[in-house]
Amino acid sequence: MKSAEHPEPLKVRSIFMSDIHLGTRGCQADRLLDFLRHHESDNLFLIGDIVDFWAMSRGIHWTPAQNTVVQKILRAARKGTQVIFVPGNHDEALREYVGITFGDIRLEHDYIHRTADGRRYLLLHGDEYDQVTRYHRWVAVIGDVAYNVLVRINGWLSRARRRLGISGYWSLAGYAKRKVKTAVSFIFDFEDSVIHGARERGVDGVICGHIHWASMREVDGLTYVNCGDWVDSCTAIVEHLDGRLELIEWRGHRSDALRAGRPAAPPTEIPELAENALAAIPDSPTLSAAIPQFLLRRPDAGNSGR
Ligand SMILES: [Mn+2]
Repeated sequence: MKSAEHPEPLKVRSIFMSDIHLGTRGCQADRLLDFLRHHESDNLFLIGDIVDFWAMSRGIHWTPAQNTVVQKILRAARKGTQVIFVPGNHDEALREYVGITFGDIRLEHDYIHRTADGRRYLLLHGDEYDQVTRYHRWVAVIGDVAYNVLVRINGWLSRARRRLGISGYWSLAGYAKRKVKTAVSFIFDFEDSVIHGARERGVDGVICGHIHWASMREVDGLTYVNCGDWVDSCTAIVEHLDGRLELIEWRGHRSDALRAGRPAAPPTEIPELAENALAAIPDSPTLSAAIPQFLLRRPDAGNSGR
């Protein structure tokens, strides 16, 4: 299916995606398919939490669109796109198979990619740098419930907006992440430790996922890149033919609003309901600790770390 605006897909060198969470209700497979139809790449890097085995053990939500995503990836691999899959914590069962190639898709624990301009990027999911998932699983569980409620409310809001004829997609979880201080400091802690880990590996940059918070910025000469997710923010990273990386927030078309280093544009309107819901969150240490878990859809149920 090709739109009138974009009769041909954009040719890029690489696509980097994480946190698709196939098998869950939250997975925005339709948007992802639309993104994939508009982009064609030599390399496709799947950086963890692609299939949510953890959620699927509780109940599978598998749609035709999710099937098509899998078929599209397999077909790309067959037709010569290099597909590398770095498992995350929600698909960590696949970590047992690193180094093995399945249907033209190679599994790796982590991977170093050299861009067209010669820069070396370390690709990893990132859960091993998340202290909450690693050491405080009970907190992660509380946050998981909160996150799911928020994503569900967001679905209702989106439908209401469509019915009222308001265009565009507004992310409640994204709004919460920007507003809630503990969430913000959680993001910073995660980013700091990933950056620290990447420096020790001597690379020029790191591309990760896990926290559902897309980002691209320079930190003392090292490029920190996070792919975001396809549950809430619908973001991916592309490497253009010249090696330049771009963060894309997919809204059904290419937009210049979200480019290197610049944060997502703030929502133009903030539903009162969201404001009130957030104001109602009590200021208790337990709940404050749980709030960062808005970021972690269905945290690790099994062993954490590698
Ligand atoms: Mn994860």
